[in-house]
Amino acid sequence: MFSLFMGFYRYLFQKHQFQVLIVGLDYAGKTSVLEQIKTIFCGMEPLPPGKITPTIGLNIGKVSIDGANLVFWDVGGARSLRSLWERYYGEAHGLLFVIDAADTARLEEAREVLRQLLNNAELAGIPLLVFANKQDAAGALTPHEVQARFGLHHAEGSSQPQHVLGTTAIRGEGIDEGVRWLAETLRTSPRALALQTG
Ligand code: G3D
Ligand code: MG
Repeated sequence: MFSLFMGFYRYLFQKHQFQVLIVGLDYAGKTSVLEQIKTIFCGMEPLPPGKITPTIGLNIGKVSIDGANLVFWDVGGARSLRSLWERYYGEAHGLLFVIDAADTARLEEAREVLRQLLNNAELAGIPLLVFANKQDAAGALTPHEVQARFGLHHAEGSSQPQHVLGTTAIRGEGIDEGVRWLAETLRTSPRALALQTG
């Protein structure tokens, strides 16, 4: 009873904190996206692109958006590191999947990785933001093309919110809009509310 009361109290009076897992293949631009998020929402200088090295551990960025705290976890995307993602599933309120929209040779691999994520019971109903990144690069698929190729059409009656956006992480384009969508969606997401009060 007491824990129920405390959960309700926290829900009403505390600033919500949401954890967002940034995933996708290596080289998609995940760390560049996180650096831009920190720049846009915390006013921090981004690391110069040459200083962003392949992620082996975990990069964390905490930002405050319209009264909600979002903590972004950027985990390494190399094949050998993907098994570590599972450790974060249970505590993730949202998922940010980054795709290199110009790397058509690896689209199938990215599609399979996303399919496995969405089939994981631990991530059921999780709000999903997809960045079709590298829109500046020659031959990049548009967000609509990515949506079609990945079969990302919000199913009727599905409780999983989805949003696909085109981004150019190295210039910070599209990031702000996507992160605001995520913050807004997390506020009312049944999964996020369950994790907050649970
Ligand atoms: P990752 O964390 O998903 O592995 P990174 O990806 O953020 O490390 O980025 C991988 C490479 O893609 C980097 O190039 C980075 O500058 C580049 N990149 C990220 N976003 C964009 C983008 O929007 N457009 C373009 N053209 N490149 C991008 P390097 O050469 O430093 O390895
Ligand atoms: Mg990285």
